[in-house]
Amino acid sequence: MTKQPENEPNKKQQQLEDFKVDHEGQDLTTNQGTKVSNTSDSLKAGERGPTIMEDFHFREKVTHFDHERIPERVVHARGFGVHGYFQVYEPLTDLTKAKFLQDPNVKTPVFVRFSTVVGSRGSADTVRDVRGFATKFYTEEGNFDLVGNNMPIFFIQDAIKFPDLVHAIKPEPNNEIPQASAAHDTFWDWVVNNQETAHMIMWLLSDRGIPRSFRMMEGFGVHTFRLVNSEGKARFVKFHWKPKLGVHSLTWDEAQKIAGKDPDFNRRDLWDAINDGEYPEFELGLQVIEEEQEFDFDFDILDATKIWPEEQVPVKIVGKMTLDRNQDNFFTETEQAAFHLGNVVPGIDFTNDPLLQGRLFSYLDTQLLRLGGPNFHEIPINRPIIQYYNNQRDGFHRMTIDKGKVSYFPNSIRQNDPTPAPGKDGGYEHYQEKVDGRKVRTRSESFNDHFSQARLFWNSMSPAEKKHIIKAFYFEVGNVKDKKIRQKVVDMFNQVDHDLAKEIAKGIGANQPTKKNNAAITETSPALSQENTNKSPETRKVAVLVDEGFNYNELKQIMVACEKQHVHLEFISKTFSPVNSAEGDQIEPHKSFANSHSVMYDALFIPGGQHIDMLSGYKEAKDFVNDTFAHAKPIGATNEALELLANTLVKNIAYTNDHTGEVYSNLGVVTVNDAHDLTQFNQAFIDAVAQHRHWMRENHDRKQA
Ligand code: HDE
Repeated sequence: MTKQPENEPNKKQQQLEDFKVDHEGQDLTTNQGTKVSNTSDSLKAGERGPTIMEDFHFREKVTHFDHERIPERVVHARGFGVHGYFQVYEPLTDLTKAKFLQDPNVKTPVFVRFSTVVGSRGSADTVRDVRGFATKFYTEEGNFDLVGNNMPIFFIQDAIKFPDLVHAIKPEPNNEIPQASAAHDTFWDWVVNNQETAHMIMWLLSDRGIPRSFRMMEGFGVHTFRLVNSEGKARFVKFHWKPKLGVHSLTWDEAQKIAGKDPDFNRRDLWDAINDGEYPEFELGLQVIEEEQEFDFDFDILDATKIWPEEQVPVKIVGKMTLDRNQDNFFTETEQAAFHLGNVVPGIDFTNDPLLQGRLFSYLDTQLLRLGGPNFHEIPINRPIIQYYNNQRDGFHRMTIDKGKVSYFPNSIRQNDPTPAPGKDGGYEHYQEKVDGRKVRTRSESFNDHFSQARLFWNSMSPAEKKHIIKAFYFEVGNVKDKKIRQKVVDMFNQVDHDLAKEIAKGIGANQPTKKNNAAITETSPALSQENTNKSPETRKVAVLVDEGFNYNELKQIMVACEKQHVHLEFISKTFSPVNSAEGDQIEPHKSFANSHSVMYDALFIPGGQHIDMLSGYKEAKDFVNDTFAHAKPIGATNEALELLANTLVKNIAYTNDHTGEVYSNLGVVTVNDAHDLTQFNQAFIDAVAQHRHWMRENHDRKQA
């Protein structure tokens, strides 16, 4: 992870500066600029008399307040935006004429909005859901929006089904229950009646549905797009974002607890990382298929319920996005950002994917209501960094003052200006794909295989990932009241994998499925498993339990070791009062037990010292250890701290208690007894932190502590 303050002028940031207002040191005024003498008492006829109409300040203040809200997005309502820049690693001239993909020295400003899909604006971050990953590139040729998700496929193949999908997955309309994640009866009813959802359901119920951080998830353009070079040669392409920190998730139990303890968990994580200068980085990857190879695959490359397995079509890494700046104002930036798949630049083009085609209509349309008219492109966050020129005029909230009397084309008064530019001068020319067909409301037969890739996904999961998927079925389908629907789910997923269906049936009280021939897929795609992701300790958060009499020498050593590897420690104690070590050094806790919980951390460390006597008496300390253990996260304990582990779930696995000073590391529990120099221990602990989870431990979490 690079720490590089952005010194070069960023054109989007410069543009935004013109709209920013700093209120510090200013007198209060009305929106007309008139200074206000009192904003706490309305104008009344007598001290105890009625408020009078004349009070223009009261009316303006309250009217504005009354109109503060705009409709939330119909999907992806809860989101969080950050700024950054993108740089290509080497010119992509062969593939595309898009200017921002030519020069490695050019930093293209970006704004990224991460989101959940189903929940409303105030819902929790860590629900099981797809995550939106929408990127606006402010290029010198206009805005390019890559409006993607953290899963590479989608529920449906044709956009006309989207309203049905969203009606089924959002809270049920009679009582608005459940909030934030997929509805139960209506959604699963819809799933079993739309078997093209099978593959996406596997992704949604996998660990990908509960990311640890927006910084630790992949992004995908989902659809097949086209790249076109200056010779007019086109190729099919899929876009990928690969997080430098790897792809990591929460456990379901954590996700649920965090939703209560810290509903802002993912947005806070992103905000803090950027404020701390730990800028999230994502590499841009391209999968490219030559036009001549369009029909070389056993899936249709225009079907958005299919991936292009990375082993078959490798992902070429072509550039990097660095997110280095938090927004100044949530409403004007995150909330007013308007993404649109149709915002493209020359060199990037569309295909006939019917899901993509439908989205091209929806995104512009939805902003008209949400942002109140056709001029939302003038809102600062949406403006391109170059001036736009056309004959579109007027409408609500028009801000541009267009000079002259001409607002039509063609014209002779202004010699046709603004004039359409031919392709050679940078005008966007649609790729001239030959199309010929009858008007039909049918779907291509090549879109009919709904189960092979769902099975490929299942085959590619590690044993722990498979277990998590099964448990997710238990939760989600277990909440469906209608038994017939539950049974249909079992029958549907029997077509993906018989053993999976048998397991689902067991957990949800359905009849066992009869053996059928599953889709004939035996391969795996290792790229699909999070087990094979980048593993790094950087930016992980470790909770450190301390109380009066802790061993400062031990704490100091781990602090130094962790700092070197960008691992963050937070001290947690019974209260916020400063805590003294046995040696007399004092530290200030970052959190007390009352406002922290193990689910907010990636690992736990307990230094030795006399404080263990006290910590052993606190239920909260024991809970910390037990939950960290149950969630398969690393635990480090030194010397006297081992005594605390003896009364917790840790006792279910082997850890050291001998006095040899040897470091012992088992399933992510790292321990040492009788050691003063912790060099070896620290490395073993940080290695365990880099592993993130030690899933084998899930087999031990049931036994009572
Ligand atoms: Fe969207 N989607 N979507 N979607 N979508 C919206 O646009 C839509 C789909 C995605 O941070 C809406 O401005 C249709 C796939 C993201 O502001 C709306 C279909 C993918 C965001 C809309 C899809 C996405 C949206 C709601 C079926 C991944 C949030 C508010 C064809 C590739 C953007 C808005 C942000 C938002 C329509 C399916 C991603 C209604 C009709 C597939 C990341 O226009």
